[in-house]
Amino acid sequence: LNMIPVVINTWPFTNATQNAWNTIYFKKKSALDGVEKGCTTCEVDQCDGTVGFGGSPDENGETTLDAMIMDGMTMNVGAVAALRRVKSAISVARCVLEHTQHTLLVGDQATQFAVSLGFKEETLETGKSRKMWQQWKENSCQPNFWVNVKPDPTKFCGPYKSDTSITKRQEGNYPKHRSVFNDKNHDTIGMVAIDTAGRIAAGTSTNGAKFKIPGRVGDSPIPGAGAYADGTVGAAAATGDGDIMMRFLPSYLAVEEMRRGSSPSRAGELAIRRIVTYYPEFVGAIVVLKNDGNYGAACHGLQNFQFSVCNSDLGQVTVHTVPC
Ligand code: SD4
Repeated sequence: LNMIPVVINTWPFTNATQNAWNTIYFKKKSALDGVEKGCTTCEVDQCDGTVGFGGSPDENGETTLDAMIMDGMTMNVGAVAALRRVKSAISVARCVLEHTQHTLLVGDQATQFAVSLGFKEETLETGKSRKMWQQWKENSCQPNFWVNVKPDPTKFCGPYKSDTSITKRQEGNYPKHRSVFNDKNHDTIGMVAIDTAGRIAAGTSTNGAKFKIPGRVGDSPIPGAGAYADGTVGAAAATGDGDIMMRFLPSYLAVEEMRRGSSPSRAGELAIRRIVTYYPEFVGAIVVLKNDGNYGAACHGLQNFQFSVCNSDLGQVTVHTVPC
């Protein structure tokens, strides 16, 4: 069985899978190189408008980027969050990994770091993102992320009311959470890969949540939340409602469940199930890869979840569908 090398990523972002596969399989490069290449592909292609520039403007109309890359052999991580005015978030994250002792750089200072290494500073706004934001601004009844504040009818229908009366956790008594994520609004690329030498890596790239409060950072650049890799076990990467996911570290949990003996699919299910216990409305998915090349996925709140895979057994990039 030719289970290794292998590339897996969230959603039918097959160009990303193909480019990562070419990097690892044909160019014999590392899993880290493959993951960087795959995520870069989505940043350039603006996959589903939710990766890279020109998507998910915040309340001020600005697109900011979150990305992370993790080396499962050294347990080294590089990440950027709320990165402004630089398009290639995963490559900046790679530079944090390769050229610093830090793990996560944020905001304008992440931009300065990138510029100091020669990355181009340019607007992430496009005609499309500007229009999307203007329509949201002009429409008096739009979703947003505020909770328990005085409704401003000129701005939106009224913010979501959280139930602060809950003082004791009981079955069926969990705080409600309005998910703003759905089939069209949660398409982070999360990628996991094993190269020909058996090295494993994981990465993510996203422009986050549409109309987020400026400064918001999702799960994607957080190790253990958006992705995780441990060469002695495997790797995982997540997509979906990051505000919820980052409270549960699903990628870390999936890897730990495999360490305890679960199959990749089972590990993914357990990680998702943990979240759903607390937030039944949760929308999201996870791809999970064992270091022997076995893989699986799990999801919740969608009809089904599609992810892309390539290994030599399959012979070509293949989209799998799992029911949620
Ligand atoms: C986030 N997990 O920022 C990401 C969103 C996502 O497409 O998957 N977006 O919460």
